[in-house]
Amino acid sequence: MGIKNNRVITLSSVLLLATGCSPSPDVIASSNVNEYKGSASITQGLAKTIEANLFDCDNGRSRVAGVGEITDADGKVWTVPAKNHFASATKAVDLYEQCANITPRSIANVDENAVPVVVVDPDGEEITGYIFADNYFELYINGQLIAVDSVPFTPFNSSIVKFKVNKPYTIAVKMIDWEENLGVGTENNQGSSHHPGDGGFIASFSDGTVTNSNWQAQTFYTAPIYDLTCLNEVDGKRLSNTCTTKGSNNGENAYAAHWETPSNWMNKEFDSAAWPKATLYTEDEIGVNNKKSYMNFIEKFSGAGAHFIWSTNVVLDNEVLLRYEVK
Ligand SMILES: [Ca+2]
Ligand SMILES: [Ca+2]
Ligand SMILES: [Ca+2]
Repeated sequence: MGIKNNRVITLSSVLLLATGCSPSPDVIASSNVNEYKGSASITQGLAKTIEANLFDCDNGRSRVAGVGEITDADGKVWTVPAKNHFASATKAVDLYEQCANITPRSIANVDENAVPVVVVDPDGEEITGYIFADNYFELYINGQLIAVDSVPFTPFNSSIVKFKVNKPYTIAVKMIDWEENLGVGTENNQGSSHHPGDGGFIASFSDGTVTNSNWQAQTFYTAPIYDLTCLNEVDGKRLSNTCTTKGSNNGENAYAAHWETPSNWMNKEFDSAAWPKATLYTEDEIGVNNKKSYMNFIEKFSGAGAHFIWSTNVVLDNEVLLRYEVK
């Protein structure tokens, strides 16, 4: 099937070039995996579903949040969109979560005293955190898992956490921009069966800590990629800025780039010096103006001085690890 498709694709690419048009994203897999020279492991096509759906919405609609596995040319198995602790970990308390009918109009309507405090240091300062994640977060403090997002994909929700810790301390967040088409980083959206959704993370903490460009952000999974020659690496940055982010109805043969996550990446002593600084994104770029889970608590997000952060590509980078040391 692959060879036949590639012939067709090559022919259509030639025709497009001959007519002066640039190839559309529907012209997929136009490069050969053997030509790729970067540090990622490359897979092509859809993953095998190993978990059909992690979440059911009791009150409203949610996108199917599955988990898959896909094998690269070396026989290494990759979990997509990423390994996660959703099924087993403590869920963060919801600020806003419509599936659970938790829909306060503002922070004044939230009982913050009811939020359990996770103890990292018994004699530490008690800190409250306010989090909005597109789509899913796992929050670690000094390597200890504090809580995970209660909704892996959609609808969009927001969360409140409390923990007790001494400074300096290290915040580490695993971010997943979830996907419907496992292995190719896409969802049925905006008129395309393979629309590459976007990510985004914003948080503020009661000790004054906010997400900003002093955080670090590294990508570990980038998809969909239709032309591997658009991937590039400079100064530790895993760049995909020149890769198309257009939707396609034909994305099931797209490539994906995977990098192994270090097992101790969330620990305080992990050396992330080589990781890039986070890239900032505006509320308009993330598209939160119509999301009550964000807007009802905006004073705890941009109103508190926090910025949306991600790696260099908020559309194609789907597993992003964040780190920040609070001095
Ligand atoms: Ca979520
Ligand atoms: Ca994406
Ligand atoms: Ca998303």
